[in-house]
Amino acid sequence: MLAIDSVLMTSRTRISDLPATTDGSTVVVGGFVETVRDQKKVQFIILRDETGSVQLVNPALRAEDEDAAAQPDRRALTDSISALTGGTFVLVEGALKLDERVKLGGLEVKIASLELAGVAEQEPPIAEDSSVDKRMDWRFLDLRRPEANLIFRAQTAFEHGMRGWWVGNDWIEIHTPKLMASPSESRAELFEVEYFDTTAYLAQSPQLFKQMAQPAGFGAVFEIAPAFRADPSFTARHATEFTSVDAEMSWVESHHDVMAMQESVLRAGLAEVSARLGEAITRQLEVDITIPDAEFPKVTLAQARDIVSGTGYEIPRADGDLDPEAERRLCSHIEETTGHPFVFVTDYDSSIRPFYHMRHDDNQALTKSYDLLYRGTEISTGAQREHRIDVLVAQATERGMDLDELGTYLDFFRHGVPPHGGFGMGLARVMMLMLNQSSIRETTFLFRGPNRLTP
Ligand code: AMO
Repeated sequence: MLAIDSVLMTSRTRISDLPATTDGSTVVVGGFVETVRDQKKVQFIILRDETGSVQLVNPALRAEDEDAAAQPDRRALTDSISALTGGTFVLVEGALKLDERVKLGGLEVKIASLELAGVAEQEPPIAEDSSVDKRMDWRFLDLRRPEANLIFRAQTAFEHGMRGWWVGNDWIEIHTPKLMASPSESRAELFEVEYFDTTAYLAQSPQLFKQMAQPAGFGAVFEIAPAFRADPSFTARHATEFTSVDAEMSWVESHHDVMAMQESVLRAGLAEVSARLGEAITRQLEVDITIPDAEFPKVTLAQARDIVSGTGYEIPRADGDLDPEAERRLCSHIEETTGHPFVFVTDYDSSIRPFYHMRHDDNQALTKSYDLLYRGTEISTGAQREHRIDVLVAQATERGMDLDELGTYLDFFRHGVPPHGGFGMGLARVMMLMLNQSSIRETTFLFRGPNRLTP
């Protein structure tokens, strides 16, 4: 066991907090060794912590040097730096030097003492250019990349901004169970779990329970929590477990009220990311976090199909729903004509929406629902829900659904419920598109897919 000096630990300064004005003062920094440059006369370490990197320097004292015998501590320090493996966590005390020639912020720490806090047994098995799969195998090391660190800071700010909007508007945060007696969306993409002497299902969405909060009289609720889908696909935007951002509110007149709320929530999230990290994101990820001035554009699904068809692409899906290529083309068109990265696609055909979506009074073939697309990809589905029990039962029956299995859900509507609506949104998808990442693997802390259950 290595004994770590607790005084050193508590006096640790995060690298980004190192004062850029005091020359010669003693500081303690702690982090992991990114690189070691072990030259004959001088040794350099690049040390990284959760906030940044700093150069550490040590004038080497080798066995063959004249005064080596007289200074055993300096010799031991030199030897221990020579023996450092990349990735090792160290605590270093030293004098802070201001030196304009040093690339990393013009700061350098002259090492007085170095403690090994957590030794890496070998050099890191991955590099920046390793394949995504290999990086995911070693995700805890992959996450040491400053870009990865920044992605999760951005996610934190985004969630904080959204939550701030909801809390500021007096919404209630709920945590709904993920173990369920019946499927939460449909029988598709359902994970079954042994549950004592019966079978449970993992929640595909908090849909049923966030709706339950409406007859519970909660008024408006939100949840940010895991959802599970037994989706066998290997795309850049699907996971078998993902964080779903959900909202549901009473007293909506139509899906337009839900869209207005979602737009406000997204603006609050983006504003938080921009204010806290906009500059770092531009510098490190080369993306500008922009908050559109104009209201999010809206097109009906019928208009969207026309726009896509006008670009020379015929949607191959028999049900007429937008496929990923159609989504990309629609977004490019909207971006070109309005400069807007978002677009709401509204009024989906009843045939391609769940039974719980409310239909238009004057046109039963269309639902009061929408999808929200961002930079070419769907990030969200929302709708006004059908709250009239007779209509709801009729719509479920039309689908051939098992009314007994829906029993608990249907009960929610038998004891008084206000009109309501809401949306569900995949957090990692939004972050992927916001930060221009190639896959949700990069914006999920630990990705879960058909062939990935570790680490
Ligand atoms: P939907 O099934 O469209 O709607 O899901 C909502 C959003 O969740 C994200 N998402 C996923 N993200 C990663 N991997 C997946 N496998 C995955 N599946 C979905 C997407 C998607 O837009 N209950 C409704 C929402 C509602 O009406 O309130 C629902 O779940 O970003």
